[in-house]
This record gives sequence, structure tokens and C-alpha cells, in this order.
Amino acid sequence: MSRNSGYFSTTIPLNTAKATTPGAHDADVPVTQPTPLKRVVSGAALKELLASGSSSQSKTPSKMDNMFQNYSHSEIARDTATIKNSVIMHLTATFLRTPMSMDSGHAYLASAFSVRDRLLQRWNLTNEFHDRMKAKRVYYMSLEFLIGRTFDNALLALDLREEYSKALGDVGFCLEDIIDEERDAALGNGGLGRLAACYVDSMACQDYPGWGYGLRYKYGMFQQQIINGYQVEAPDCWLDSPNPWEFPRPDVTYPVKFYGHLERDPSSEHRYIWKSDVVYDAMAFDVPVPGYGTTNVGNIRLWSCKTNSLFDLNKFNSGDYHGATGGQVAAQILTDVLYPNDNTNEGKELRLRQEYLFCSATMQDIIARFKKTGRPMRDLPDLAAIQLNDTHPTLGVPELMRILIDEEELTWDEAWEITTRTFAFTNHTILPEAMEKWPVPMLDKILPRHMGIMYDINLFFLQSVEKQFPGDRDLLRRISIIEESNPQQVRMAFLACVGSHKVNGVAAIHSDIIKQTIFKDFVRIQGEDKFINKTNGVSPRRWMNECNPDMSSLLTEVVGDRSWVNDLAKTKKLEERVTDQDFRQRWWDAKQANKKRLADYILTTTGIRVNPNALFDVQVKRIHEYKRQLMNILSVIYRYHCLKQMTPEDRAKELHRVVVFAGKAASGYWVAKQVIKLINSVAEVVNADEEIGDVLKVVFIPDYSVTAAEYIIPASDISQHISTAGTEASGTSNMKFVLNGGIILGTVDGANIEIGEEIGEEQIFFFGCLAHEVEDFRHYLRFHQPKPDDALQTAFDMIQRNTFGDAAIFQPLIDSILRGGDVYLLSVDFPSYIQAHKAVEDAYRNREEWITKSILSVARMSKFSSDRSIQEYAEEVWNIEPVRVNSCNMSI
Ligand code: NBG
Repeated sequence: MSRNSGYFSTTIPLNTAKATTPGAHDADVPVTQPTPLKRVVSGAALKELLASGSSSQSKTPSKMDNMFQNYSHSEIARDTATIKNSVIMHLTATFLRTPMSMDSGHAYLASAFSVRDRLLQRWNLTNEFHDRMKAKRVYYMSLEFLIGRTFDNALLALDLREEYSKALGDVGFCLEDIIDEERDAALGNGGLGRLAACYVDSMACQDYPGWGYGLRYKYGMFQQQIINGYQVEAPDCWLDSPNPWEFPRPDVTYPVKFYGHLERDPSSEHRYIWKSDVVYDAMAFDVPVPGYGTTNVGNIRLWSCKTNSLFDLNKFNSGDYHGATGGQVAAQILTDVLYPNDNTNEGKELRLRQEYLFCSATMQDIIARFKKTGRPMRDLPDLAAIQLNDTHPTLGVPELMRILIDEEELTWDEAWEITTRTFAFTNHTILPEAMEKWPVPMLDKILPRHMGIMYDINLFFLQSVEKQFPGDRDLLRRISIIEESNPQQVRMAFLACVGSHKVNGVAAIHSDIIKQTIFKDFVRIQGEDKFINKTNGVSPRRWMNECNPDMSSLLTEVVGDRSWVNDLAKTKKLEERVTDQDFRQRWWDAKQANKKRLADYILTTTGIRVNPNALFDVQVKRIHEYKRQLMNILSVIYRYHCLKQMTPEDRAKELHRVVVFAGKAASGYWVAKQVIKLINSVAEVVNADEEIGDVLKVVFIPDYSVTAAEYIIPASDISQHISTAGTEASGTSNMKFVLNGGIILGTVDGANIEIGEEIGEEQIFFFGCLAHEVEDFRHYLRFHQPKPDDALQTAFDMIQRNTFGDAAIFQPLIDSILRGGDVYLLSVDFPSYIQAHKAVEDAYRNREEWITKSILSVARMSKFSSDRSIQEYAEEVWNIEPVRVNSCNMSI
């Protein structure tokens, strides 16, 4: 512990011990850090900056500064004895248990709390540091964060996995079992929410001052049970036991207003006084995001509706117990439940209120933090960048306008300039059913002030367009933020676009498509430069280092150290080993071990025994018509038919295959739920067929989650990403599968295309029609009966002969193809899909060829690290730079 004479006497770096292993935190250890991206603040520069930074507010040390005089920071020791003590301390003092009565649940909680202590220590320092540096921060606003588990991730980030394993071993527990006690934080639906989690991870690991903002749902993504083949939803009560990974902040609470009426502020044309009827309090919970190989700890701030002040004591005293808590119930419900819709917009009033609570609390918090810098409001874009993760947080735009105009007393023009320089917007879909629109009357009732602001934004925007393209009335109709329907609707994507300085899609093809479709007119009006591409990425921490320890060891061996974890380009070195026989064998063995692990997981979760030596063919993702799980199961039916036709001798020569499905359907999405039923019905028949045995097994793993994905993804040989071309904006599981040495069978869609470009087309199996052909096929199929090929017809026939139970249950699925216009073009793509499967089989039979494909693919995946995506956002959208706390070996 060192003490210093300066008025702010924190010692940085935190850990003064010489780092000997990657992940330890000594600035002298280069292996853990990628080359600093742009600006890394040197010790001397930092000293200067801090001195000038504080003096800009006051020359004399403040009260807080004085408090720091006697505060010196050193990290909690990392030895096993200290770890054991801290675990026991939490066991006894936090959970009122003794080591004698410790079960694995409490062993997890006590261990997690002891890890949390370390994270909070770093968290504090990171934020104190960023505040003092007046670093520009990025705020990633997302209604979804699909975090999964944190414990293992934190242990790896802190480089304490071995130490905890040993300490827990000493008291009779196995770390792996304890890790399994943690419940997933499932505050998201699918790709969009998981992307948000990967992005905050990358910000933390690369020392970007970035925060996520979201909602703390009491019930996350529902738990999926499969009963009689059908999906049944049960609530996900993930907060039933203590959650070590959040830190309640009752001191960070903001009032959020709803309903009421407006009064004109006589002092200004644009200013209003909003007399609301209802005010709820949004309280912050902070979730630390451990950075790997750095002391930087990021933050996700989640809002929860606070209800205490809404208890009506007068009603209670008069005996109206129900009425006394009525206000609390109404408030609490706001942050109770995550809407379980992926790529669909439900348009419910409660959802709108959720969105506003989220946006209002977030904007108030950002402004409050900004104001502490003492800088004038017009400087907000210099210190804050806000990313809208899809349209869900778009009410942030009128909310910021309201605060700037009505509360900060800026003019409309000043406020608009600040707003548009601060916000940027990511579009994640072009599916019409996912486009958020809110009825004007609903908005008018709930948020009268915002409705007024949105009218004005629209008016000024249309006026400028009219000037630019005089007389083009149809253009004005097309681009109006307010759709002239009955009732009128606010088109949130247009509002987000107009309110932002940059708009991006999430893969090259998707970014092109949005420029040619929904934002076509906006490109003409606002210029090409505003519309950019930022291809998604995934975190190598979770999606390799954590979920695939065997393959990670091979990467570490090849690279020479663990630096690839934060710098995926290093895995390029794998190419040098592609001819090394011993290495190739170990590569294969690592995959086999993962398949064995998945086979055990399948046995535990479904009771189905599968052979780990079969080809593992996996499709795991949300169940949606555009993702075409139906096409997959129809091909399985056809395969089953072919196997049944064979002689036992021929059948025995067939490649053995395990077809794995997993994924949830939105609770109100009937067709998707029927697809789940069909998969389970086929599985039941095929798996029980003794003639077929191990040649074909079909498995639906229930309750897909981040944790399930961590078992499934490393074990795939082939994974399917088979959306109709042009419908999957990017996909991110495709990246995870390839990163884990699996091969893709996919359509020319989303990020599949760029993956193919990077790894080489020999490493990927493409099939199906192309995006530009889709409209013509759809048009044709609107007026003509589809012509299923023999294979598809065979699958239909088998279903219709009641092979998988009552055919009537599945007839609507067949009808969606034969009579419903086959919107997702299954009949068009089926023949090439079956051919692609054959090509996969041939390739898999040639083990050497397959291993080569697998190694080369992993070697070439660095583009798809979320670190790359975040660097691009930082440089091209947010204009922020990394600020490394641990690079400054100095006292202040
Ligand atoms: C999803 C897309 C995926 C994409 C993720 C993350 C929505 C609205 N969109 O293709 O369907 O990978 O976003 O960008 O959930």
C-alpha cells in the first residue's frame, strides 16, 4: 500500500505485484493488451490532466479531494488463503451460514460475492478515473442485455479461476459445479440483446469509457418447457435468490412523469410546462462488466421502478388495503416483464411506458453526469455519444429535446443541434412486422409533451425537404415521421433516423438493403455518408475462452500466450499449423471432447442418448418463419424416409447424424409453436425407430439460453443459418459457431456472406436463392401454386400419412407453403438445400479435409470479434478513445 502526498492519492496501477500470467494487471506485461488503439494516457500526461481537470472547477482541494488524501488503493490479495477467507467471510456474514452448513448454492453465492468485491473496487476506480479525466463516454441504450452467467467470466477476466478452483477445492467443492449454480441473466430475446452484452464486454476490455443502459426486468426471458411436444412458458424468476452481479443504487433515482396536460410557458414559443398526473421513480442497479486483461470495469445501469413512495397510508389506515398498494402494483409492473418478442413489434401500451421510463431515467442520468463537468450544454456531444440499439430507445430523442428546451431553457435550434450530434442509431431488421410504430392518440395521452415535440421535429424536417425537393408531395408522404393512417402512427425508425447523425445496419448486405428500401429517400435527402455499415461481432472472451477451454488451450499454444483473447487477429498463426499432424489430431480431439460434453448435456436435459461420433448438425436460434426451422425439419423427414427405404446394409454405411434444435418461440407466435411441436413429434418417432438406431437422432433441447449455447456451440460440426436471403440482418451465432471450429451450412444472407469472404468459400456451404431474386419469386408465388420437388413432396406425404401423429395439427404448416404464398420460399430453396446437405456429408466423410476447413476457418475469424466492431463504432460513430486506467504507474 502506498501513500502519497497529493490531494488525490490513489495509486494506479491497482496491482503493484509483478504480473506473471496473462490477465494480471501490470502495465509492463504486454501480452495481455492489444496495441493501444489511439490515445493511452501516460503517467505524466495524466498527472497534468488531472491537475488541470480539477482546477477548472476549483483551485483549492474540495471536501472530496481531502477525503482521498488518506485513501490509497491496493487490490485485494490474490492468494488462495485470502480467497478462502473472503468466501468464508461472505458465507458467514452475508448469508448467515457456517462452513459446516455450506451447500453448493451458498458456496456459489459466497464465492460470487467475494469476486464482486474485487470488481466493485475496480469499478469505483474506473468511474472515478473517467470522471476526473472528463473522458467522453458512450452510452449504449438497449432494452435488452442477454448477459447469461457472470461468475466464470469474471474469474477469467480477473485471472483468478485457478485460485478460486483451488480455494473451493480445499473446502470440498468443485468449481465447475458451483459455476452451474448461477442463473442466467436473460434480459433479452436473442441476437440483439446478446450483441449488446458482447459490446459492453468489448468496451470494457478495450478500455473505452462506455456504459450500457437498460431495464432490470424482474422476469427475464421465459423458461421454456416442452410438454407433449409443445412449448409451455413459465416465468423466469431469476431474482428469487440474491443476485451478486448487481449493485442497488437507491441514491440514483429519477422521477419519470406520465399523462397529464401541458401549459404554455409564457417566456418562450417552444417551452411548455408539463403537469403530469403520474410520477414513478426509476432506481438504478449497476451491473459490473469485467474487462479481461485490464483493470477497467464497465457498467450496465439497469432501471427498476421503485414503489415505496407509492404506498397510500391514508387508504391503508381507512381499511382499504387493496387500494393502499394499487399504485405500487401499477408502477412495479412497468419493469416486471421483458416482452418476449424477437423481430416483432407488439404495440402494447405497457411496452410504450417501459420504453419511456427507460429513456427518461437514462437521459436524466446522462445529463446529471454531464452537468458535473461544469461545461455548457452545447458541449454535451463532446462528452457523450448515445447509441440507440434499434428503435426501442428512440423516445430518448424527444426526451432529450424536452429536457434541453423546457428545463435547460435552450432554443429549439440549439437543442436540435445537440440532440442530433449526440445520437446515432442502429437498425437491426427490415421485417415489416418488427417495425415499431406507436399510435398518435396513445402517445398523446401518455406523453403529451413528447407528442408535441415529435410533431415539431416532423414539421421542421418536412419543411426542409419541401425546400430541397419542392412540390414532391409523394416524397413528403413517404418520409413523414407521422404516418397518415387511421389512427395516425409515429414511425419510430424514421424518428431515430432524423434524430441521429449516423445510421448503421449490422452486416454489409443489410446496410445496403436498408439504403435501398426503408431509408432510400433519407439517403437522397440526408446524404450517403450518414448511412454506414457496422458488421456485428461476438466476444472472444465468452465465445471461445470461456465456452471452449480445450480449443482455447490450442490457440494459446499456437499464439504463444493468451493475447489472442483480446486480439483475435493473433489466431492467424493457426494457418501455420494446418499441416502439423499431431496438432490436427489434437484439434479433432478437442471437438470430440466438446461433443461428448454436449452428449451428456443432451442426456441430462432430454433423456436422449446420442453418439458423440456422429456428425452434429445444429440449428439453435429463435424460432421464426424467416429462419426456416421448418425447412430443416422437413429435410430431416425426407432423410428419415430415405433411410427407411434402404436395406440394413446400405443404411449401416450411412453417415450417422444428430440433428439438434433449440430455441424459443414468442408466446403469441402460433406458427412458430407448431414448428416446435413438429420437431418434437418427428424426434419422438425417429428416435424410437430401432431400424434407424444411431444413424439419425433428432433432439430438441428445451429452454435455449446463453448457458445452453455455451455447451452447444463448441460441439457443432455443422450449423445451419438458413434464413431466406435478405431477411436475417446479420446473425451472430453464425460467427460463434465458426469461431469454435464448426462449419456453416447457410444461405447467402446476413453475415454468412462476410464470413464466407473472410474464411474462403471452400470453408462454407452456401445454397439457395439470392436476395435480389426474392421479390420476383414471391411475386410469382402470389399468383402460382408452388411446385414442391420430389423430396419436399415426400416430406409432406409422410406428415399427411400421420407418421408423426395427427396430420391435422401440422397441415397449417404445409398450407403456409402450398396455399399461403410460401413467403419464405421453402419450395424454391429446398432442392439446393438437399444438395448442400449431400455436399456436407461428402466433406465430413473426408476427415482430413474437414479438419483443414475447421482450422482455417478459426484462423480467419478475427473480423468477427466484437472488439473490431467496437473500434469501428468508436472511431467512426462515437469519436471516443480508450482511456486506460492501469497504464499509469503513478501516484497523484
Ligand atoms: C436481430 C437480427 C439479427 C441480428 C441481431 C443483432 C432484431 C430486431 N434483430 O440478424 O434479426 O444479428 O438483431 O444485430 O432482433
